[in-house]
Amino acid sequence: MSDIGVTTKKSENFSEWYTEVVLKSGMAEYSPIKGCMIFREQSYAIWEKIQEVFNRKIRMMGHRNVYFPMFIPESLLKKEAEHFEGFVPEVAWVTEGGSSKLEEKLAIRPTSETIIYATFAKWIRSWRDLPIKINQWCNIVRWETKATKPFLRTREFLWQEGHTAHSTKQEAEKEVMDILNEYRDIMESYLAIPVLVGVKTESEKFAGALETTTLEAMMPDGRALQMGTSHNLGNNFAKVFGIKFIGEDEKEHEVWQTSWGISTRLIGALVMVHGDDKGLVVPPKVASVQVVIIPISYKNVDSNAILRKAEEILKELKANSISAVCDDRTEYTPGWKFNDWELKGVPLRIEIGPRDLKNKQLTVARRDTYQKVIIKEKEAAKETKTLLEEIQNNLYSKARKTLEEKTTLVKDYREFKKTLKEKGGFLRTSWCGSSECEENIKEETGATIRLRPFTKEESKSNCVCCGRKAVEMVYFARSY
Ligand code: 87F
Repeated sequence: MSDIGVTTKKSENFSEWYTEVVLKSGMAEYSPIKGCMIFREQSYAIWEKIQEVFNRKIRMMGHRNVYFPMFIPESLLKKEAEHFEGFVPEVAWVTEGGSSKLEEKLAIRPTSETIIYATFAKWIRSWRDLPIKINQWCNIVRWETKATKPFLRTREFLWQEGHTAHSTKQEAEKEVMDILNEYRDIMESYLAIPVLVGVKTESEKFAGALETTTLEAMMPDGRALQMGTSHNLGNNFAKVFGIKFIGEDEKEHEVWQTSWGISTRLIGALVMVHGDDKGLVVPPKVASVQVVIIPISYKNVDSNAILRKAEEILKELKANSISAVCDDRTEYTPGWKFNDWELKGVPLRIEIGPRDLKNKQLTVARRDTYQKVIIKEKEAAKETKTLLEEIQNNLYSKARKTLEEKTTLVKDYREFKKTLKEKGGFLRTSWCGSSECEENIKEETGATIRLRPFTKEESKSNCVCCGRKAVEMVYFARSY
């Protein structure tokens, strides 16, 4: 096989397959900086789709986009000592400007709570100033020491971070859940990736939060991936930054806050979950090119007529809001083009050859199943729409099935270790609620509690670790 296409099998060496796919499909490129990647056309287009969808959603909920500086003075970052402590080793600093040393060094934002909340303190005086609901799309720098991987762990990445302040606890709680539901919709209905949702344990939550809610997906290699988080910050930051307001009762109160984020990590998840041995498979709802039309003529027979037909179909699809392109390049063979568009993950390919032309039909190939169907030329738009929907649904069901297959109910520690070793995935099991057991399991197996389901699943057995009475069922997994 030529080295243009993917040469590693997904089932044989998952990690190598992943790297090959993201590089060869035109998604990622390595950069001169260790741990920093280039987001190429194929991945940036998906990011823009995610932005489009999420912006629409949060605008509807009343949020507005803003942009804060990427530099955070050291004194400001250190104000929230408790939350900051564990993160110090990951912060990158600017210490010089031009040729002079800065008076105070500046952090390159690892997240923007501190700079945003210092500003909230200036903006908020009375209950009339609330709620504040803002969001920003930006880059983030965290100087990772662990091995990096395109999209999943890089020293610089892109995300959105939402920050809100409310006058009541209830309002903040609702905000956390509303955002979580919109995240879930993006992941499941658009990216076609099913997720488990729930709450982080004390040791896994964001230190600055009262409660961290999370969305977790399962990758084909049996490791979990955190897809997004939505935090209930309570009054924690209000206390540190002095964000107070005079309420309708004319008394002073601290605001209730939330913060939440999703990042370009989602693109990595999409590759892992849907990609195959021929490359990327992009779900139609986030594909910047949904359909590629390839005119096929042999020895120039009918080539003009075929080309005209291809243009006509292209126009027809575009008129019906289907994103299509016609690959009429003459310097490549149809076979080469098939491979190229498959590598890039375009959901549908329409072939138009002499026989199709003669029979007023189109040959359509699905990227997800490689199935080919013949459709009537006249029904191009309608049939294409139906097929795109089917592909979207099929990708989701396949991923859902994998998630279910990779979720195992385990009753004791022996079974826990055996399942983790042989199959990985989510281990649904009983837990006594103690951090000691959680820590012991992590030490011994590398698995952590990914989440506690929202609706407490009562446990009939004892804690998988200590054997004492369990309080609930939780989901463990090794994770990215
Ligand atoms: C790394 C270095 C410094 C995560 C860090 O989850 C600080 C941090 O605060 C840090 N890694 N975090 C937590 C981020 C919390 C929160 N921020 C808004 C989110 C979503 C978006």
